[in-house]
Amino acid sequence: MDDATSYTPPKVWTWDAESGGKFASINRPIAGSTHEKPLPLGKHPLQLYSLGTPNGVKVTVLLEELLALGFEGAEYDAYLINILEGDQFGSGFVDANPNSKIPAMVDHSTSPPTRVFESGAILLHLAEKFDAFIPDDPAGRAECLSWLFWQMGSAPYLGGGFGHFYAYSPTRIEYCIDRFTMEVKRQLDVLDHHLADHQYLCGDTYTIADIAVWPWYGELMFNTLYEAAEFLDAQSYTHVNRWARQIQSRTAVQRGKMVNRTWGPPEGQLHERHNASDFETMTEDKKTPGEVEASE
Ligand SMILES: N[C@@H](CCC(=O)N[C@@H](CS)C(=O)NCC(=O)O)C(=O)O
Repeated sequence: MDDATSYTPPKVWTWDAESGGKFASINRPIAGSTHEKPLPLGKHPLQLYSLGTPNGVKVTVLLEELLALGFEGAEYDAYLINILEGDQFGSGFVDANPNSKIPAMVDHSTSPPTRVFESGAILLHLAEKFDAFIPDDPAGRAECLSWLFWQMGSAPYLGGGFGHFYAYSPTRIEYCIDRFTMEVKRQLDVLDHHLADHQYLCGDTYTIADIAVWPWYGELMFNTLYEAAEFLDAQSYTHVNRWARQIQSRTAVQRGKMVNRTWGPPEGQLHERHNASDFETMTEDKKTPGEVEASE
């Protein structure tokens, strides 16, 4: 037996040391802010505080989709929250999201402004506000919300379970990788069966359910999440692949993926977004060396 399987938990757990792994330095067992830091405020009705992870991308894709449909009220400022530097524990961010996780949004079109946290709640808030990307009929709406909540319940198995133990854990523990691989492959099979006879998750129409599921299970198909496509035999989920490619080809999806992204090719990184033209002029490859330094 190695150390990983022979651990005997103490009677009461205490916070003595970092647990190791990629996110160890930001993990803490207590809530609340660690420092005073008001959130910046831009000129648009919607203020987003986020990072280009799958949960962040859900929101920026929906905002870009709404703008593509002509909803001017969906204009937004997207500010970068660097979770590896602890920005999520700043006082202003904690006011917007007491759970200290991106994404968080403040809707200034209401008086007083409305804070919304949890990516699923933000998608629903926006879909209801603009009456778009959510079916009107009760049955369609129930189906859409079912898949939206399926994603919110499933992603922790994919990210917190599989992704953590496969890609980030300081040691590779077979039991943990097996347990979460089993569940993630089951989830992929659920999607594959459903997408075999549905174009999108809720039938013929692209909705917030697709927007929520795609950055996680769609990205797995392209090997861009945890580099696990081969391990999970992603290409065998043929219907998920077809659906993932169809969504990836949307302009709003390509734009949404760039916002608050701080890794990958510089031309795909738009650290902050304040105007539609920023996609052409403000990506990292367009910045002068001095500007790049200042933004990091
Ligand atoms: N259920 C939340 C999960 C959000 C979440 O886990 N965000 C991560 C990045 S993807 C985060 O902010 N982590 C920072 C931390 O854990 O301190 C949602 O969907 O909004």
